[in-house]
Amino acid sequence: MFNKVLIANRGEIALRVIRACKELGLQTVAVYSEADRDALHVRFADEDVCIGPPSPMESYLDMKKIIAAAEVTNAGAIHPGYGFLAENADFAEVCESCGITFIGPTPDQIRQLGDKVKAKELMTKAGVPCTPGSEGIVATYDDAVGIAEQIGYPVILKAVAGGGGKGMRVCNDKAELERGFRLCSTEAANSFNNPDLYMEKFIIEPHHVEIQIIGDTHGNFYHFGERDCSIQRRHQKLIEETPSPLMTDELRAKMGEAAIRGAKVVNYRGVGTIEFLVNSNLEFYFMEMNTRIQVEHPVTEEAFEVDLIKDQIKVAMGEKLTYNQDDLKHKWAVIECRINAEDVEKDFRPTPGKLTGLHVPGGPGVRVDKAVYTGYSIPPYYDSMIAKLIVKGRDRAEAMLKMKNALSEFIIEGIPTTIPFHQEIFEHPDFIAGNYDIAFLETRFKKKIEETVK
Ligand code: MV4
Repeated sequence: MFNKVLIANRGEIALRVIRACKELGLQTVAVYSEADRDALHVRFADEDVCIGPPSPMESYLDMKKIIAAAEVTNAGAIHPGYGFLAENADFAEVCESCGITFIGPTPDQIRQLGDKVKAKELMTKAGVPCTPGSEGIVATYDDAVGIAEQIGYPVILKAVAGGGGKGMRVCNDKAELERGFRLCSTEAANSFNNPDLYMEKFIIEPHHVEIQIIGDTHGNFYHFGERDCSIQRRHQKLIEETPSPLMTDELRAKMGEAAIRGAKVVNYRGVGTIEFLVNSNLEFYFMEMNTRIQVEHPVTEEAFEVDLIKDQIKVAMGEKLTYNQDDLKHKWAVIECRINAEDVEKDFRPTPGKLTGLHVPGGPGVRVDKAVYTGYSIPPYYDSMIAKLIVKGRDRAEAMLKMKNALSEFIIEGIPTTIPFHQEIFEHPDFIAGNYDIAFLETRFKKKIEETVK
């Protein structure tokens, strides 16, 4: 099949994948930009290839350079990590046509599930609960009013070509819809070169709950419960946890079964995540599917005592998964804090620079996924996440105590990080009570979250 994997990524995920490959007896090739010469993924891979200047467009996003690096090193497979080329169907296709295994779903699966309208259509067909709304594109304002009157206000308009929370507008009544329809369509045309909109009932105060799934090439599909990712700012997650504070065993089984039906409808290959909105009545609605390994995958790995990256690679090698769904149980309550090089007091401005001092927390149930070290300079060209702190406890209370201890032991000198902000969140009574939704940070930390750079 393949015995050498090129990792088309950087940072902690590149290191995470290198470790998994080594455990599977696979050779590893790191690629790096000129800004990443001193990065740990380069140090720990068996081979490395420089693929160009710091700019992602000229390095980690440049398909030609990645393919060329795989060809000169004779790598039989490419692991894309997350971000960069991970959900690029064209890249997966190019890999295939070069005889290189893309460690991920098929190009067709990436393409179909990456199209929000198509994905919703597929999920509806699979019997996955979707938010009531327009069937596909809503062509005119008059159509929009008709549908809104059927499903009831408030509604949300979403740009077909939007993403990451861009191109959305909530409308509370007919007057707002009239204005909103024109504005949203114009904005979509300007931002995404596509004015098309679809409409949904606006779900009030939901949690963002996602289900981790995996499918092999032998028709086996499994789910690994949920991650609650509601603690986010501008669609950037800060904290993820499992179990979700609102979860029941019954709801988990229902959402897990729905996620598997969704994966089966496209005969999904590899690891994937089905995102849902869940309201306080525990009604859940499909949002979108991510066709990659996600940043927060360790939450699930710790809760279920599995290795999702090794499984992902095994599936790509054509191996059969031998789980039994009934044996896949939450063993731990797990929480992850994303530690970013950002100044929370200055509107979360990125703070690249040299780590003059570093102490990493430890002890039972504490995991730190990172690729930084003392003396390392965080380059300014990439995203600001520098570590993931993951703790597990018998229950949420124990996990929270461990997280508080671990945060207080996590010393990063030289640059501001989001650690102090995490410490504040862990003191907030509503967070402690599990009483939160996707608006938690905006509503409870209004000053910090909305304050603009002075
Ligand atoms: C919604 C919604 C409420 N109702 N759809 C934001 C990102 C995009 N993937 C979908 N998003 C939302 N869709 C309906 N019908 C609220 C959001 C939303 C959100 C969702 C998950 C996590 C954070 C969010 C923040 C703002 C809005």
